[in-house]
Parts: sequence; structure tokens; C-alpha cells
Amino acid sequence: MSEQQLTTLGQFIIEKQKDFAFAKGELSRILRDIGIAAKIISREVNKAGLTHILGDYGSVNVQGEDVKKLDIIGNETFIWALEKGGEVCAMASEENDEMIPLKGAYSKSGNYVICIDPLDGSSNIDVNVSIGTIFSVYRRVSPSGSEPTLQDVLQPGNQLVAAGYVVYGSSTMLVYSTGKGVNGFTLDPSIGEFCLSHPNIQTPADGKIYSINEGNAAEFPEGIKNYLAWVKETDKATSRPYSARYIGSMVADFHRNLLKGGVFIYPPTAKAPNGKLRLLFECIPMGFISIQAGGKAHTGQMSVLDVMPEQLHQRVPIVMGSANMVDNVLKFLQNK
Ligand code: FDP
Repeated sequence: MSEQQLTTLGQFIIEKQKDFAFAKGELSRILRDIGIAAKIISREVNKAGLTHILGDYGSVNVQGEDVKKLDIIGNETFIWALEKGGEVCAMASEENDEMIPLKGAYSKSGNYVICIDPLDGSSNIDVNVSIGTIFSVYRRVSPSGSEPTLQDVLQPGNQLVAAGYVVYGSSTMLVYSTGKGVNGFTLDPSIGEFCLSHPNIQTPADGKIYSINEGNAAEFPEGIKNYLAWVKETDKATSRPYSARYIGSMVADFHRNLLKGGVFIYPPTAKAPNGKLRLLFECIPMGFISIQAGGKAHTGQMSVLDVMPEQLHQRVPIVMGSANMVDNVLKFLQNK
């Protein structure tokens, strides 16, 4: 693509602001700040092996400096970027037990809150496998200018204003939606900009990929065990057997399935009866993207966007991806 044809994330956000009557530019500024934080984290991820930021938080390097884990760096980068902006009054992070009221000069009067998983797939950081950032944006429910409350962040996905993710893979991509479709941007390191590379992403209704940690199969519900036996049968009409693809880094597994068609499942297990993934930080935002791209996202009980969060770190089972594949998994779950 010639440079004259490029659309940067910043240009795209400003263009799209016109879609929202009465928009005051606050959401646009939040998305811009998220883009800046993502570029900083991408830079840190890319040089992680060189600069002693792999490994456990709490240790000290040979120069006597604190070794910061990448997920701590990710968290701090988002707090810094959002405090500077002033549109966000509070943040909830996978890294913090409690909600974080932001302390920027204008934060208290910010009309939005953000939920964030700064570095998802962290068990993959030390081995140079793709990882990601997941974010979601809500309007606060407490009055502007007051102290933000837990109710501001404990909102169901059907109240989302925007959500998205960044995947730090063979290239860095930012994918987001404000409820009017899904667009993907690839970071061009030569100009330091996210450029529109995947406009209006539509996920295929069907696919041949299933993504699940099958090592836990003995603990899965009967319906999922039956589904896993079914995907391995040979049947030309339904393109079976399917392919198993599981990186163990949800953003990367999700991103591949979004583009190629597939289903991502993290079911309940005997050890984790609500599954492993977090409702606010992982399932709602990724479910929103899936649905916006024409896919589905379900807990087995209801659409993930209809779950009313009760706790910051609540977990839910999740089935999400290509619409027909999700429906099929749900059928197996119902028939057990
Ligand atoms: P991680 O623990 O490495 O941060 O919820 C986090 C997550 O990774 C997801 O990114 C990933 O899909 C899942 O956990 C992997 O869990 P299992 O190892 O149980 O499969």
C-alpha cells in the first residue's frame, strides 16, 4: 500500500467520531491514549529479552535495579496514559485486586471507566510467544466529579461503549469496536503508527478450528467431551476432523479464529467450576468483538454480554467465535 493510501488509527478515530451524534471527542481521546499505551508496551515486549524485564517481579538485576515484569509495566503504562488524558475516572485491572481511582488533574471529572488486562497470556512472555492486551470502555454510572464507585466498573457487556485488544505477535495489531463493526490496525514500526489493515472484519460463520486446553478433558462437562469426540470424526460434509489449535494465549487464539473461523472454548472444570477466564477483563471485551464481527459469545447459560458482574475478578465459562460453531457447541452442552 502506498503511503498516500494509508489511514492511521488517529485519522480513523477522528473520521469515525462523526458517526456519533453529540460526540465531544472524549472517546476518541481515550482510544488515542490506548493506542499510545499499546505502542509503548509493544516496544517493551519486542526488546524484553534484551533489557532484563522477563521473569518474576520482585527480583533485582545486576545493576541493583528492580526487575519489572512485563505485566506490571503494561499496567503502569495504561495508568500513566489514561491519567494524562483526563477522560477516565477509574480503571479496573486484572493486575489489581481493587478498582484504581485515577489521580490525574482532571480524572475525577472523567465520564468513562476502563477495564483492562494489560498482558494476557503472561505464561507465554518468557518464551517469545504471542501475548496481548485487552481493554473495555464504559460510561461511569456515578455522577461526574464524584469519587468513582465499584458500580462504575461492574457493568454488563451490553453497556459497553468500546472494546478491543492488541496482539503482540509477528507484528503488533490493534483491533477494536465502538459497536459499529470491527476494525484492525497493524503497527508500522517505520513510522510508529497503527495503520488500518483489516477494515470491517467479519468472522466466518463456520470454521474448522477448535481451541481448547484438551489436557483438562477428563474434567470437562459431558457435552464438551462429546463435542471433542465429534470434532475428531471423519465427515467430508462437515469438513471433519477439525484442526486443534491452542496457543494458550487467549488473545492470539481468538485473533486467529476471528480471521480464519473457529471456536474458542474455556469450559468449567472440576477444579475451576466457573472456568478460568475473567468476565470483566477477558470474556466481555472479546465476546463483544466476536459479536460485532458477526460471531457469538456464550457462557453456556446466556450471551456473555448479558451477565451482570458481581465481582471484579469473577470468572465465567466461555464459548466464542464463529456463529454456527458456537451454536453447535451449545447444542452438545444442552444434550450432554
Ligand atoms: P495466562 O494464564 O498465561 O495469562 O487467562 C489467561 C490465560 O493465559 C489465557 O490467555 C489463556 O487462554 C489461558 O489463560 C490459558 O489457560 P490454560 O493454561 O489453563 O489453558
